Amino acid sequence: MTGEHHVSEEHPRAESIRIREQLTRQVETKVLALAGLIAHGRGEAFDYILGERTTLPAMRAITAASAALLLAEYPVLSVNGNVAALCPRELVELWEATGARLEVNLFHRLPGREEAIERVLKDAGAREVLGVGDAASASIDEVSSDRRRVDPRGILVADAVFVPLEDGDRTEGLVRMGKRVITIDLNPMSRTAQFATITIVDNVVRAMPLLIKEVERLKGSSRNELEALISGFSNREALSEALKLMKERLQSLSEKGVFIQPHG
Ligand code: PTJ
Repeated sequence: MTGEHHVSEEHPRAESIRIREQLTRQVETKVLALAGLIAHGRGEAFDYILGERTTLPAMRAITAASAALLLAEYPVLSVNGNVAALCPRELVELWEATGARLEVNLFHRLPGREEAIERVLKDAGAREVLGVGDAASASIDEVSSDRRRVDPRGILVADAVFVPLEDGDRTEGLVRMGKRVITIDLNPMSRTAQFATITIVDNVVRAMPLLIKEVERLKGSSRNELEALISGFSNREALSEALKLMKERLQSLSEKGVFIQPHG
């Protein structure tokens, strides 16, 4: 059951419905965990409040994240079911732009899922995908879920790990191990958002292309310039600003008595 509706482009929520259909299809291929649909729904709710746009604080976080990926000696892009389903091509483009290795790392390590995600990434152009099957032979004591299983050539030795749509447990563990953790999470109150070194409060489908573009723009910068971009960034401030923007938007909508978004 794909739940495919071929919604008309004129539908006010066409893009949102198209993404939902894309995700539903990926449950059947095992790329997406069922819980991934619930996680997406939570993300959608925050995106609605945010106004479904990339904000200025998110753009500042994208700049700091680009600098961190370019500065890292050994960056790794951690891929779960939701990200593989939503933006496989962008993950491959980010690998090409930064040289960071791609590693599958799942909360729900069910039979066949790692291989299904590897296939999606390879179809999108990836040459190497770490963390599949027995390759995830190392274990991180700091993490208690299945996410503790990592590839000794990847996350275990990485100095910077990109973990879009993550759960708090592992983010905290990776930070405790001394790694720089970069995430994309629409919920500024999530444990991941709070624990990460750099949190981009934005939808992964909007943030990924911007992140790739920013990496390309900053590529010629010196190490000092990149370091300055990171030290000038405060995750705490960025999260406060995101929450403030949500609060202001809700306040303005409630004062106007307008509850329908222009496009929704
Ligand atoms: O594929 P697996 O097995 O590794 O599982 C992946 C999920 C996402 C199911 C798992 O990591 C999980 O349960 O995550 P959580 O704890 O639900 O956290 C996901 C976070 O991502 C939540 O804070 C959501 O608000 C946020 N989120 C959901 N969709 C998006 C998003 N953030 C950015 N862009 C989205 N499209």
